[in-house]
Amino acid sequence: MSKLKIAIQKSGRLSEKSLELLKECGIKLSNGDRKLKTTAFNFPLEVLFLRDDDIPQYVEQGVADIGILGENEVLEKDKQVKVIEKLGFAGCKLSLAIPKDEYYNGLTYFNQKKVATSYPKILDRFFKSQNLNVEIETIGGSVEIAPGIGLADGIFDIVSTGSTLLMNGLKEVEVVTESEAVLISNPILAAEKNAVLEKLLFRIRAVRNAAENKYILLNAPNESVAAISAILPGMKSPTILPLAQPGWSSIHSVVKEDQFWDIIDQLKSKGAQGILVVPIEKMIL
Ligand code: PRT
Ligand code: ZN
Repeated sequence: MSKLKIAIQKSGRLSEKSLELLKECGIKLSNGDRKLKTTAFNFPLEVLFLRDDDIPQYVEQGVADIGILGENEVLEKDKQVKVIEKLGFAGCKLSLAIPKDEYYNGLTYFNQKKVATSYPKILDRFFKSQNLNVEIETIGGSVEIAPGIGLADGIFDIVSTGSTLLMNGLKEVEVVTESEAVLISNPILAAEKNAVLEKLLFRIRAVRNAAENKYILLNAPNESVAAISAILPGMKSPTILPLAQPGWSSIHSVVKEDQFWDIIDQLKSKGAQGILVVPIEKMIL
């Protein structure tokens, strides 16, 4: 079977999570420190370690077939690549920020002003869509210091916790777009490689579904089973098993991790006891 080539970030915020995802997909990589590339020994995959900025170009050219990187880089590089799956990590915003004491009266604030960024294409498209005339100053890094040194009136950059803005006396005034790590692909893959990609995607989805869901087990008096089942729809419907103690049942189901805390009180008020919530390792829908 021909090998699928995946490009991931060599070192940076996406590296560990990208490798972890492959590992959770059961893909074992040959040991050895990350050089330029490595091969999986139980899956037809070759891993190339690159700078994230270069990944869209390499995937467009077919040097790599697929890649993992931030959506922000995909949007900025504007190459012929297909986003095939959102991966749920490295979430961030791309925002406009200005000095914190400035009065902000809406987007027209930026008209005839100068904004520093490392994402000039995304920003240019945004200002054009808003019919604003803004000078864009492209810089490679440390964008947040630009207003302080008189290089620009505002900045457009990645914001995560907001502490970088705070430390530099800036405030976020507009979120232009959001980003997370995504899987991209060359738009034209040979059939064999596409088959490997489908296998990989199947595994990625199983891992992601599992991460978002928990297995829940609880005991309830038989008269509450219907009400509790209505709160816990499960994958198809909950499993209900009789307990050894007459009049009681055990209910098993799957809940979204982020919904669990919202429904816990409802479950208790309906008589649920002995509630266990356990992680799911893989989940195939
Ligand atoms: O060397 P290479 O070119 O491969 O890496 P890089 O330095 O270009 O990228 P890296 O590793 O810093 O980030 C990779 C990707 O992580 C980005 O393209 C984003 O998709 C994503 N990501 C998620 C972030 C952040 N969160 C983030 N907070 N990338 C950068 N930041 C920086 C941001 O630039 C700003 O300086 O963190 C600062 C803001 O963070 P807060 O928490 O202070 O708001
Ligand atoms: Zn980069």
